[in-house]
Amino acid sequence: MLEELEATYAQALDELKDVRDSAALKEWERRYLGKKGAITLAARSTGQLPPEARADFGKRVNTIKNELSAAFAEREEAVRQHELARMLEEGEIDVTLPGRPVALGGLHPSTQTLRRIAAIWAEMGFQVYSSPDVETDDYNFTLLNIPPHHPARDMWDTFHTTTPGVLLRTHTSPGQIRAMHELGAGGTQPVRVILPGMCYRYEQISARSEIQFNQVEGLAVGRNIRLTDLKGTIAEFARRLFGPEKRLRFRGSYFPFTEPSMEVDVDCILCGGKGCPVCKYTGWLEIAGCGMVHPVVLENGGYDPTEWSGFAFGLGPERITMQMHGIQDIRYFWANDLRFLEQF
Ligand code: FA5
Repeated sequence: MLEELEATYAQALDELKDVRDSAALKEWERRYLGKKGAITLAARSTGQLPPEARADFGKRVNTIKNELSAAFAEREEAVRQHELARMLEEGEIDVTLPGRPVALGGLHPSTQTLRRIAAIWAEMGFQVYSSPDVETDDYNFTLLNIPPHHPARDMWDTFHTTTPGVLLRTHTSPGQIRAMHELGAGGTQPVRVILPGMCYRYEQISARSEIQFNQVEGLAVGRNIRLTDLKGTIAEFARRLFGPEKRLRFRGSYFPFTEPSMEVDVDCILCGGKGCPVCKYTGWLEIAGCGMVHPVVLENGGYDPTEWSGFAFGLGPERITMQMHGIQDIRYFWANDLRFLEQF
């Protein structure tokens, strides 16, 4: 029986050398070390030997069993490594494949319009001038010929801060005074600027009005600037922005800081002039307020109004963007909905 055991042991080692995958490994384990495996059965048959041979045989079976188990474990590890290497090789990365595109952010539609507007005004000789979002009551109102308690203050529903006299600008017009002070050199130099920026109003949100929106203020101060210059300049800007087909309308209006004052409308492309909530069913959409700079404002900016004159305007880029892209509701602009933003 011992010879038979030694032969099985030799055979088992021999066969293990050829085992190349986990299936063959399992089969080998079943055949030799499993419940009905050759070595297990040999161990069980010890009792059938004559008593004096049992001890040696038993010892030998145990040694063989331990050695085969160790050899099996070693082989198992080798097979595992081999299979892993093969898997990696089969799933090899093809470096010649094109990469996956990375999602790029885009510019907000208002930013795109602001840049376009600034580029057109730059072509027409207007430089960009920045002024603060947080303003004083003086700049936002008083210096613009709207003294405290003047009823025209109701035209701008204002967000006040907890500091008296400090507010969020309701329009970009306070920048007119700042630009005249800084660039006018005490009322001796002409000024031609645009002032883009965010404005804030405590007002009813609707399809056409938000509590936060951009404006692009424009200011030209010089000698002999007239109303016809204002109309011609605005018309030229609209032609460059919308194309020559767009219809434009100047409507008499009132602003305390301009005299005379006008509002500029374009025919509403959203409804083709038929009337919709965005154009308040008029077929026209207001895109700007404008006028000749009021003498009091010129004086507050350091100019002598008997020698100097100027025009000013305030454009609404969101309303303009709505016109250019057929956007039905201004509330989309700050709703942070990617389904909207990704279309631009
Ligand atoms: C003004 O704010 C004046 N400062 C404009 C001005 C400047 C007049 C210089 C004369 C000289 P108004 O409140 O109309 O005017 O606003 C100007 C433009 O801003 C409007 O035509 C509109 O396009 C835009 N706008 C006003 N309120 C809102 C709002 N709530 N949401 C979106 N756009 C608005």
